[in-house]
Amino acid sequence: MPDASTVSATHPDKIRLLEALERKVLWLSAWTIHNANHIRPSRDGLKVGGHQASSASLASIMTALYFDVLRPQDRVAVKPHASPVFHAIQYMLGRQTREKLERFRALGGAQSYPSRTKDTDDVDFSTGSVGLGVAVTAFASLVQDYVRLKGLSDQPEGRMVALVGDAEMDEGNVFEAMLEGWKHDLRNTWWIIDYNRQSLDSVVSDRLWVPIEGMFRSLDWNVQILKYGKKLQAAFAQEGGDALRQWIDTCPNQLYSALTFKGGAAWREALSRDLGDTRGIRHILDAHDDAALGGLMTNLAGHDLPTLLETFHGTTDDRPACFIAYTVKGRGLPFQGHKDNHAGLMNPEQMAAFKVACGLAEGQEWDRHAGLDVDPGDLDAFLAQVPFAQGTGPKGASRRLKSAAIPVPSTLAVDLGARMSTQEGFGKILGEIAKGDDDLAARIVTTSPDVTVSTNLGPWVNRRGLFARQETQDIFREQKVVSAQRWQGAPGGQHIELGIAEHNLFLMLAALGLSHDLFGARLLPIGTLYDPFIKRGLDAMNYAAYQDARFMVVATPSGVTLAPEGGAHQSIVTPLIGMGLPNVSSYEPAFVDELAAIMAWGFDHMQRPDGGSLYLRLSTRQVDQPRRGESGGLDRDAVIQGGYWLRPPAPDAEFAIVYCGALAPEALEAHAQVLEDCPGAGLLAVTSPDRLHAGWTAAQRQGRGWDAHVHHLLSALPPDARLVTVIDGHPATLSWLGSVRGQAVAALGVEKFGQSADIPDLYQAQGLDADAIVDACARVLLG
Ligand SMILES: Cc1ncc(C[n+]2csc(CCOP(=O)(O)OP(=O)(O)O)c2C)c(N)n1
Ligand SMILES: [Mg+2]
Repeated sequence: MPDASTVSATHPDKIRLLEALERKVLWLSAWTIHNANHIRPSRDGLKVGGHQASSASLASIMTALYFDVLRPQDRVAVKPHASPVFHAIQYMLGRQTREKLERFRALGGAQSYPSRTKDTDDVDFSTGSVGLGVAVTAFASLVQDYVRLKGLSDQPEGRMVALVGDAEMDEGNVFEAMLEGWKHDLRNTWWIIDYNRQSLDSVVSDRLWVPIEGMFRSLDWNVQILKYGKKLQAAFAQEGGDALRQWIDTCPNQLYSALTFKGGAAWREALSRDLGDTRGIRHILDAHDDAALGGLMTNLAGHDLPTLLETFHGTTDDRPACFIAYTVKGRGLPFQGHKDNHAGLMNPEQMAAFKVACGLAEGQEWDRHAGLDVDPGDLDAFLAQVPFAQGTGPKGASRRLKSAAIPVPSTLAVDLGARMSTQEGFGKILGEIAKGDDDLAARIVTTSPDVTVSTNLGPWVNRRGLFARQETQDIFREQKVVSAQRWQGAPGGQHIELGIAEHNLFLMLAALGLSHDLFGARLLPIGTLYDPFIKRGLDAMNYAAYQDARFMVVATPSGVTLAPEGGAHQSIVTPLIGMGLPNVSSYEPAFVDELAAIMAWGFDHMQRPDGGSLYLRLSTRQVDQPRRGESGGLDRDAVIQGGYWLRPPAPDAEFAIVYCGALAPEALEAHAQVLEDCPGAGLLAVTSPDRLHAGWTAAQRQGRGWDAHVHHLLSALPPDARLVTVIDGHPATLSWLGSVRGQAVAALGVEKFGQSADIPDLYQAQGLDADAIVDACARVLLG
């Protein structure tokens, strides 16, 4: 029995076992999908789906990687549609159950696309929205450097590997990430491109890869093209081989795919027609029957285990590497090469034939050993020593790592000015933390897409420095050019400066926010950006939240309150995004003492197993700050739960004004006005429409809707009292409050794109000023 660690990378015994595993993995992935679609009873008549062709395309590469090349510290983002291959491999390694495979794409079963949070077989990065899994590996690599250079992680250095569908390279975010990686001296990143030259709809252009490859090379990636397997290379060495090679090299993708689908006889016909007169070709053709000829002509390197192993084991430096591995979509299955095979499923007859070809008898479909031409004992011994699955992980720990919780004080200090904006407050709170030398200060890491200074991270960066793998100089400072910003890079720096692409910000936050789990080093990441550009990075933000990364997003300026900046920068829909995104608690405080309470709670919440991330929608508008004292004045708990009565209503109040965020001054002014006629009217401060709503629906699910914080708040009003809600964002953010107790609502907010103006004009134009609020009060009173 060979020991993989001692034999050469391509020892024949090892290849034989790996080829057996490759066949088994191909079978299991196809069978898992077939079982879900054709055998498991359907209750809704809906096609279950799964991607047999996409899976087959990666079966060889994943076999080489998981059973031989990868180490426990390596982290992998698997192409979404190869999920069945991943689960099959884990099943062979004893880390996935048959039940989960049988329930592929059903509740509690193996997920359609690899999921960190729902799959139980050790997924490193969730994938699904193509391009994101690719890019996140680059950011994970930067995070690995970040924690290792600071001595926060004692884990062995791993490679961050993406298994990439070639059409994923159409996604711009991949290139954004490459550029960002280049700036930060990216290392230890492998992108292995499953170059089957097919996307979902079609066969892709032959010429596209010229510029893509050039892009990798120009950014200093080690590009390795894995085109031909050993069998084809041997044929090329024979007489006529040069002509054969040239013929394949110039064969259009579409024709190659069509011949691959049609098989040996079609290859013979085409080669006889085009090369029949070339010396040596006849001999090559005669030496192969149709099946063997089909096998030879599709012997691409992406399906050739010796070539794959030589290449991967031979890549030992830490330069970022891009492997362009030629593959066949649907390799070994009846629809291989067919342009429509993306969602294609083998029918029961095809599957029955495939089962026979795999040497499986009825009832042996899930058997780990059946049908293989290797000794079961040898196979088990080989599987037991697979490096990736050694013990349970690096240093004997699970591959899911842990990091002790970082203590967070219950209050965060802030020097309150009489008038300030929440953005200014944010800068001051972080500035205060930066002065300290506690764990909280050490574990916070900030990042921003070119808006560090304009989102008020300056005080933090000045004290904690920029992160760079090597010391960088601040030339302006050396030249004694006066500047408020100190921009010196060093491995100890705690701010990661990014280019403008917001997608990169959220992928960076995803990677930073998984550091405790991936590298055993808890970080408390804070990302800042302009609120409207949340939409620009939204899929990546969703992606980060989806895989339960933990981070704090601080977005300023927001709403139409950024007034003269104009309509293009005014964010309307973001409060609804904050409410709608699971795993993210969103807050929009009006005052800085509220913000300090939210941030203190947030740093703790980010670390709790049942916690989550935070989105703080802040403002650049300066407002008068209430002086509420250290204790008693502000009900911090109520702030966290989403709201409190700034001016409690009288028991017989006819209505209340409910405001959120930067419109506090207008709400206060309107409230003061209406008090003359309605002395009992209340003024409700909402710090988080999201938390209020979530608390309400959670309580309702438990049959205790009356116990929700928002229910308690609104119960201070008579049941028939009216509400006037106002927010610098879409009015639906607060209009639901009327449903809590069945109280009528007039909801003010922004429903049309804005324009440049000052605040008085804009608030008037959007119906948000004090007069508009007073008018709304009159309207609700009149019914
Ligand atoms: C962002 C996004 N857009 C669209 C899709 C739908 N989709 C799934 S796979 C696919 C094509 C994938 O082609 P490729 O990456 O080459 O993978 P292959 O199946 O060829 O291995 C598309 C468009 C998706 N998953 N994500
Ligand atoms: Mg493809």
